[in-house]
Formats: sequence, C-alpha cells, structure tokens
Amino acid sequence: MSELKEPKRYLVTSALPYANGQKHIGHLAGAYLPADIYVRYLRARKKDVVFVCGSDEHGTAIPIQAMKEGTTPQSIIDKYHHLLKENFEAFSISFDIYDRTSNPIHHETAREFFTYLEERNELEIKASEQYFDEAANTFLADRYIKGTCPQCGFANAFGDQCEKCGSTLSPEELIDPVSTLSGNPPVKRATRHWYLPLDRHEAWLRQWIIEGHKDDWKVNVTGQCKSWIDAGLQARAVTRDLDWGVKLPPKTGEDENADPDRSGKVLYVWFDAPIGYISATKQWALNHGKDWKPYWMDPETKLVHFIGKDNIVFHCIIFPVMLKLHGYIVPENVPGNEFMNLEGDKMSTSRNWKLDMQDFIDDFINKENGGPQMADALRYYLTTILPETKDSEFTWKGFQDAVNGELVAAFANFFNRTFVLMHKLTGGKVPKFHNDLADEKDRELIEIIKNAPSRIQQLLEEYKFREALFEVIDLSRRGNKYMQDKEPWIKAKDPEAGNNQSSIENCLHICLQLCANLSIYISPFLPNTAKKMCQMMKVVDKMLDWENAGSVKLLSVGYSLRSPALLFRKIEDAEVEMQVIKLKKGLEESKMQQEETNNKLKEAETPANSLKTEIVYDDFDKIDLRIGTILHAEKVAKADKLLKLEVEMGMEKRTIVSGIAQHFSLEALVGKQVIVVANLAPRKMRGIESQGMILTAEQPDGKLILVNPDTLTQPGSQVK
Ligand code: B3M
Ligand code: ZN
Repeated sequence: MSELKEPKRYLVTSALPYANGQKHIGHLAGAYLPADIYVRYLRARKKDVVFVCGSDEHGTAIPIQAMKEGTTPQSIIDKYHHLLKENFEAFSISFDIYDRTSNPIHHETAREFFTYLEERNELEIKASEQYFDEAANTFLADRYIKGTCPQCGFANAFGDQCEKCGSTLSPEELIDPVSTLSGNPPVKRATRHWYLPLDRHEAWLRQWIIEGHKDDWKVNVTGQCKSWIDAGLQARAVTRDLDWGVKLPPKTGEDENADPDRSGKVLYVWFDAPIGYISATKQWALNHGKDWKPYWMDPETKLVHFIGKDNIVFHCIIFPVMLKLHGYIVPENVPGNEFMNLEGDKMSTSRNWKLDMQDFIDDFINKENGGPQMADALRYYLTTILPETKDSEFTWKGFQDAVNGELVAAFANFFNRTFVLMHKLTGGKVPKFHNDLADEKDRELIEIIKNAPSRIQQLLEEYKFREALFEVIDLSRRGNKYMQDKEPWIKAKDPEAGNNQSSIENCLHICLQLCANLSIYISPFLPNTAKKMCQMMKVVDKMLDWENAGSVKLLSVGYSLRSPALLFRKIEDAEVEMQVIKLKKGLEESKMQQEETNNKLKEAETPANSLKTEIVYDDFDKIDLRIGTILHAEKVAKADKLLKLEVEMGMEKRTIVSGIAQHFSLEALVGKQVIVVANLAPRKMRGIESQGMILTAEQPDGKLILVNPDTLTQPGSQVK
C-alpha cells in the first residue's frame, strides 16, 4: 500500500504540545512548521484539508509543573495553553483549530474510545504492585518518587529518569526511594490496570508498516518501528493511578462510581492525547457546521501525523492499533523528524540551552524593526535546516547567513531589482512581450518557469521541504543570473540601438512573471512575504493558487504595479552576538540555580550532621549547666510526648517538662542523674511551668538517650 493517488480529503495533525511550559524552536521545526508548509501547499491546491492541533493537558508533567510553580494544575494548563496558542499564531502556523484536551468533548471522546475497546475485549486487566504513599493516600507515578541514582549516585534522581546523568530508571532501581509528596519512603501496594495487548497486532503492524510503507515512509521512522516490532511487542498499560486526567469510564451499564476498582484511575496520557486529534476534529466540525466522521472513517481521507522522533512509537504503533480496533482510518504517513541542536549542543529545557518561541517573538517579531517578516525569516532558516533525515544544527551565525546571504541577497534582491528597473525603464507598468524578438536566454528562463511546479510539487508531496525551498531560492538565483546576463540597465543607456527597448521589455516582462511565480512557491513557506509580494503586484491572494504556478501570463501587460518595498531587513552582527551571549548566560544561570537547589536539598537531607553557626566562648559561658537527679517522673495528661520530671538540684528542687516520653519508661528515669540547663527562662507547657531543660543525645535510629556524668556526683555541681 503506497500513498493514495488523489485523496478525497486530508487530515493533518501536529503533535499536541504539553501545556506545562514554553516550547522551543526545536519543537517548532519538528512538528509544526513542516505541517504548516504542507497544509498551506494543499490549500493552495484547493484540497479539502483540516489541520488540527491543541494542548496536551494531561499526564504527570502538569501537576509536577504546578508543584514547581506553587500553583494548581488547572492554572498551569490555562497559562500555557493560551501562551502556546499565541506563539503558534505569531509564527503563522495556520491550524484550523488549536484545541485542548481539557475540552469536555475530548473527555467524552476518550472515554467512549476506552469503553468501545473494553466492550470488545480488546483490553486486558492485570494486577501489579505499585509504589504507594500512605501519608498522602495515593499511588505514586514514577516522577513522584525520588532517590539516589544507581548509576551516578545523584541524590535527587526521579523514578523515571536521573536528570544528572540522563539514564532512564524505574522507581525500583532508586536507592532509598522517597515520595516527593510526603517525603516518606513509599510502600508497595497491589493495583490493577487495563492494558492494550499490542502483541495481538504484531502481524498486522509488520504487514502495514514494514511491508506496506517501506517505500513511502521515511527510513528513520520505519527503522524505529521495525526495531520495536522485532524486539517483540508487549501489552501497554493504558490506565494510571492518578487524580489528573480523563477519568476511567464506568463499566457499561454501571454508575459512575459503582466500581471501587476504577476509582482514582485515569486514562494514561498517551492513550488520551492522540484521541485529542479526533476530539479537535469534532470541535472544528461543530464550529463550522461540518461532519467530522468522514475525516476519520472514510478510507479516502489521507491522514498525516507530523511529529518529532520521540513520538514515533505512539503514532506508528500504539495509536494506529487503537484506530484500527475502533474502525477508524490509520495514517497514510508519519513524517517524524529528528532533533535540532543549538550552537553545538542538544536543545534542553532543563539545562536552559534553548531558544523558546516566546524569546524569538520578544527579541525579533515584537520589535520595532520586526513584525511578521521576522517570523518568516525564522521560518526560512528553520526550513533550510529541518532535521528531516538526521539531527541538524541551529546557529545564530547560520541564521544571519541564511537571511542576509540567501533571503535578502538572492530572493528579495531579485524581486526588488525587478521592481526598481520596471519603474525606471518601463514606466511602472508590466511591459509587452515581443515573442518574435525573444532570444535564447528568454526562452530558456521561460522553460525553467514552466517546469518548476512539477519538481517543487513532487518534493512537497514527499515531505522534502528543505529541498523544495532550495528549488524556490534557486529559481530566484536563476532570475538574478538572467538579469545579469541581459543587463537592461546598460541597454537603457542607448535605447535607440537595434532592438534594445524590446529586449528590455522582454527581460522585465519575464522577470515580473517569475516574481509572480515565486510568490506562489514561497507562500507555503513564508506566507507573510507572499502576501506582501501580492500587495506590491496589486493582485489578490487568489493569484497564489497553485494552479497558477508555471504560468507566464500572471501579470497582464500594461498593468501598473506599486513601488518596491523592502521584503526583509538584514540581521546585524550585534544582534547575533547578543543572542549568543544571552544563550550562554542562560546556561550559567540555570547551572547556578541547579547548584543552589542541590545544596538546599543536601541540607534538608542531613540536618543532624550540619553544624550550627560558630559561637564565641562568651556565648557558651552564658549557659549555666548543672548536675541534677531525677526524683520523680510522670506522664503529662493529653500529651503523649511529654513527661513531668521532679529534679533535685542541690539547693532546690525543679519541675522540668521534657519531650522524652516515647524514649524512656518512667521507672528507668527515677534515680538517674542528668545535665540540666539551669538558667533557661521558665516556660509553660500544658499548663505546667517548666524550670529548665535536660540534655539528651540522638542515636542513629532516632532514639534518645540521657547525657549524664560517668560517676554519681553532688546535685547542683556545675558542668563546664
Ligand atoms: N504531548 C508529547 C510531546 O510533547 C506529547 C505529544 C502528544 S501527541 C498526541 O512530546
Ligand atoms: Zn544518575
């Protein structure tokens, strides 16, 4: 099964970003920009296409971020959902809907999906043991457990990963695990979960992906799938013990809370999130009075998932199995991208080595000399370095070179030159084309213009966006070269000589037609630029329809065009230098922050061992320590930790209330000598005035022992 020839409609999805924080340009380049280019191309071809995305608002990532920010999960998703939505708009990512998985339609859809599979026995229930926090009375997701990393000894590794050495862990591997909720060691408790038995579908998956899509899917995608399938597929748990997410639906026919086995459980985030694509389509259909069903049920729909490589298994194996079981269509293609590095290192949010969408918006788009053109400038550079087949590298110098050297020097320059010369030499109007006088060079460029669409189209259809954009820029380079060869400005110096005026007119006529063509091709990549070009050519956006591509009759003879305006500005050295400094500073700051937190955690871990602040002898000398003998001990009513002691101090008897009830029996105390802080100001505890304090020492197990003289001594003796 290779790609459908002409699908009836398209459904294009971009991975739903977690609404737990900012997203960086690596994310933008991985799943959003390529999808947008593809969708804009399809729209230009007047295809029926719906482009859906939305925020992924479930999973442990959300409550964990809430803990970090000291707020509620709900306020986290509200904050980041809106931020991400606006960020995508700033980069002209043209979703037909940007939904969110907290939408009630989504909860309904995800629960219906689960019920559908359960009723048909496509799920299995298995018992297992899981870590539980008794104080917090809840099962613990891996992320909620901390302990010492068995690999590197880092004291604050998470139950799923050590952030210091990067190794993947399971909570069982942690040394001295504790719950991050209560700080107590977790205990194992029996639980039950629902599993999707992937092993039942191995044969189908092998046939569908490895056989069926070996020619049209990217090798990095099929390669990852093959190694998963070859390793043997296992049942995957699709439920979690967690209180944040889509609640497990009741068994068919039962009430919501009838089954105690189902309470406290939610659908695993990777079960519900991809269903978000369906929910978003439903919401879109509702908003526009359309029917969502054909988009998910008609085999003539072409479904394409744009994702980053870390999401491949979910979109190529698990979700397709779910879709197939529910009778929905499966993806025609899953163009998964590799990763984009930044200035020689992996982009990372935890290490703060990244460029967030919001940072670029603040520093370039929302600046006085910025605007949508700067969004296009980034779109341009990102497209030229899309990690389509292998990891790629973003550098600020690279950004500057791409914008200044290609976008400005080749593309914008051709457009600008054509317009300037047209105003200078042909009166600001589209000149006539003299067919009879056309020379070899004219005919050659016309041929190139006519042949361009099929090549660019093929590359776009194959998701080779880098190459497709290269073709477009190359076309503008050809235009520049042609103009250089024809030299209309030289010919203009002697318009009477031979056919010079006709040659000038032919040259500018062809160049203008090429400009119009370029605006069509650049439109999926740089939509704001294409619009600006249309304004200058005084044509409506309809001209950008793909059916016009390759035509040399787009601008009519005699039509007057606007004066040229700058399409792009150059990126200055200072801007680039500033960004590199900012990046390095960010890394330093996060390192320092990390150290600070580590130190704090260390302090908290070993309070007994860390020394108090230094004092001078005079400080010590203020304390009057005396030997006393315990004459009597009794419990203090309604206080299970306190004892009331009567202590012989030599010249007087003292009453001392001490918090040692859980460490000594009453009999064991009577007759014992102790060291008393004799000049401590009296303090009332439970209505009894305590006239001093006795000294104890803590043993490693937490038990207290008395500190006393090694021979019986006169009560009241000074301790120095
Ligand atoms: N939110 C994971 C990620 O952002 C996840 C994608 C869901 S797509 C259905 O990498
Ligand atoms: Zn480690």
